[in-house]
Amino acid sequence: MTGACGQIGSELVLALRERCGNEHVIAAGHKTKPSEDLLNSGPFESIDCADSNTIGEVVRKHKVNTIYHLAAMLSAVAEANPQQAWDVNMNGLYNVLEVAREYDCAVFTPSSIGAFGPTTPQDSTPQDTIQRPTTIYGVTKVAGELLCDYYYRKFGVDTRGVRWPGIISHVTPPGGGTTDYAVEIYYEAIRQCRYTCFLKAGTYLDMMYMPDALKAAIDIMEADANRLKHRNAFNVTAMSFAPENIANEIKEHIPGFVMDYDVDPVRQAIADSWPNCMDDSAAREEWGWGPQYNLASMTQDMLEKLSQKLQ
Ligand code: AKB
Repeated sequence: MTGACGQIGSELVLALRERCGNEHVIAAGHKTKPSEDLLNSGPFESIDCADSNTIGEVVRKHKVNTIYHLAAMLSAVAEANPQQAWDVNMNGLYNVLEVAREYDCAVFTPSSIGAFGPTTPQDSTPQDTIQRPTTIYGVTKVAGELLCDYYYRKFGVDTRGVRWPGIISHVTPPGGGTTDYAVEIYYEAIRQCRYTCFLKAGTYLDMMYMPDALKAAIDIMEADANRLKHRNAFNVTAMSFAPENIANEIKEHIPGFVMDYDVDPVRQAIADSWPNCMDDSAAREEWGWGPQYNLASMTQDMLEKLSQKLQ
């Protein structure tokens, strides 16, 4: 797994190790220091996705048959450095796909709600619809979806993926996304009983709790290929909410919690160009997708787990 030290990778490695055996899941990171859990539970390798040789060496050494490619830059940091975002998100994916072609590996690559843009229908966003994103992150996500489809059709590489919404977790914080407020808010609610939100009220976005995100990544790779009409960009969602909805849910547990707003125009513009809520019926029909957490159950669990952690 590339990007194994990131927000999702750090938890997906552990979930896969539990499922497949510790020695069978190779965590690969680049610049971020791996956690003790990651290092102590199984093999760790350093991979620079800009260099296909380092990917190929690890694949050969460990006889890898499936690559989870999670190394990527998120939307807000990508917008601050579009050239680097193209390099990391596109050239990294291209190198992984080439190695997968050579060594006959299956590939999971996440796309995102960021693959949509302002001309996409914003409510019940269909699986197959207009994709004209206005961010470099979105451009790399659409191009990545198409490139993965191409490698499947042209070379028979078993590429699969989902369009993840904002992912919320109490383990590793996200870095540089537009949906990060929905993680920060829980930390600040516990630490300070208040939070200043960088998106404005009424900004609805799709979101998902980490256990469901992990389940989506595992289930799509284990799905019966004969049932898949789509492959690389399944809409998946668990809930859609605006900042005031999550604040109200937190107030159910922390009555004194206060939220105000200091809108970041860059991240607001990105959020405004993304769907309010996606239609994920294709994933439900083709591989039985279904989330377990909603806003209420996620909030209860987040506050419980984070309170223990921050103590
Ligand atoms: C981001 O905000 O950039 C990510 C995403 C929705 O892809 N969390």
